[in-house]
Amino acid sequence: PFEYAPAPESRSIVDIKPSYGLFVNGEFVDGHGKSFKTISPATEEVLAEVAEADEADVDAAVKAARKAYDKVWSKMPGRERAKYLYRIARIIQERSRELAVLESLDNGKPIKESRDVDVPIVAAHFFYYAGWADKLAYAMPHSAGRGSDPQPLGVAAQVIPWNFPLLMLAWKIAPALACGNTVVLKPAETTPLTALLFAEICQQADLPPGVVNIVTGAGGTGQALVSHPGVDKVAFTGSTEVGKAIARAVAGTDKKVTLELGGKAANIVFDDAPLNQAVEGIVNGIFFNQGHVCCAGSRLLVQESVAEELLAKLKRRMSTLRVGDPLDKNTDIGAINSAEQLARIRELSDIGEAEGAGRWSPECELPQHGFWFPPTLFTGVSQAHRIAREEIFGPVLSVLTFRTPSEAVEKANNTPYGLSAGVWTEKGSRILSMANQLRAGVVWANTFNKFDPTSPFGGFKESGYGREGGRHGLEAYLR
Ligand code: TXE
Repeated sequence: PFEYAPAPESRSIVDIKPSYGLFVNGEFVDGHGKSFKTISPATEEVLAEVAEADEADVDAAVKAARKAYDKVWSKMPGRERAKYLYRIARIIQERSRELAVLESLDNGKPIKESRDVDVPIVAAHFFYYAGWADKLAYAMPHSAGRGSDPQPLGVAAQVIPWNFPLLMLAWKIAPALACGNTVVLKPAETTPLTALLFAEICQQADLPPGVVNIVTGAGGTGQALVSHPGVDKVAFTGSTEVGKAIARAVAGTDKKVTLELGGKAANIVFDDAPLNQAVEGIVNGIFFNQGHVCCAGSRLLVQESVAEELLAKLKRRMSTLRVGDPLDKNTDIGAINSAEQLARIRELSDIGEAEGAGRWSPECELPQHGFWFPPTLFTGVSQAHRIAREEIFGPVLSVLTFRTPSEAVEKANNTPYGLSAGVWTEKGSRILSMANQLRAGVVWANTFNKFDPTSPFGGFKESGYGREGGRHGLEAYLR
């Protein structure tokens, strides 16, 4: 173990205030409720004290969003809304370093990911949906045929998780605003800071007050938000358990709901695959963002004839991964987001071992403070093992083998989830045949964890319903 102190030069570019209020009606206001601390998972240092919105605060935010919807935003022509979205996108680009450092501090993810993946895709989402704002009749030609443009839904309640705090915010806010809805968003309790910096960006962009409101807090705040009668649309990304609770909470109301929940994706490697490339895809599939990824390739299905060779290559590659300081540009795996998540990863990994799977991690020193877990591989995993069925949401890969393509399909689909899958093969016909048989919202071929604002994303089965991204993402926010 070693002592880790964040690189001072990067740390100094963000201005973290000692305490934060809520962002309601274009202003930062004190909450009526309690407050909570957000910490850096890499050091356990307290970063800031943040307001915990209670029901009255949520009510004020929903009312502000309603007023902005009725009086300003829903009346504004699409091309005018687009100007604000373009402006926000450009400010995100200008402040990208600050956003990336703050994201890495609050979340624990490596700076090379927040800087080169998260923040650029966040900006791309705002650019992309800005482009749709004046083309909605084209996006939904059936409504244009009736002589009217498609209508926004009203006030959207958006609850997001901690694994991609800014990216999930962009996935939610950009299409909602482009379509003419206003928003009350609740970031996760362990990662509220970049959403609050985004609120500042809304001010900087002169976004009309009330169009975007940010209420911080834990599950209770989220519950108050989604069940508020003034809300027309609920969008949630998070655990399957809470997703189901939200679906029950809004049942019987006219709220439209989209849910993006857990996953247990299969990354399938056939014997004709380019193995070195596949190893890179496997590593990216499960160790990107510490494995805190709903579409993570957490089950490796490898064809028996190449299993030994592939695993040897994979272990060699895993031995080169650097775990540590999220602000160090060379870090591959950062900190686990919270003590709770670390406990869950440890518990399931211990269960994997107890159930008889072979556990392997490269030798790696972990920092003394903070929450860390080494990249971990389980071999000899069978479908009955809990580590083959349950979402671990950490840097833990379960390896299963198969002989025939139909066995691969059967094993890949043998899960309650269906968010994503990966296929590695040189045969184009096999890619198409697998894509048609895999019950997953996204099927990547000879790549993994590739995201683009133009592509719809969402699940089958218990991974949720509705699509985010692309033209499909607009449908969730239009009537
Ligand atoms: O999720 P929660 P947690 C999975 C992953 C992880 C597990 C638990 O397996 O280990 O879920 O994570 C808010 N009404 N995913 O406990 O609780 C909460 O405040 C309304 C997969 O962090 O679902 C936060 O903002 N909102 C997932 C958000 O829901 C409620 C990403 C998500 O937290 C609420 C995260 C309630 N009753 C975890 N209770 C993915 N699909 O990417 C909590 N919240």
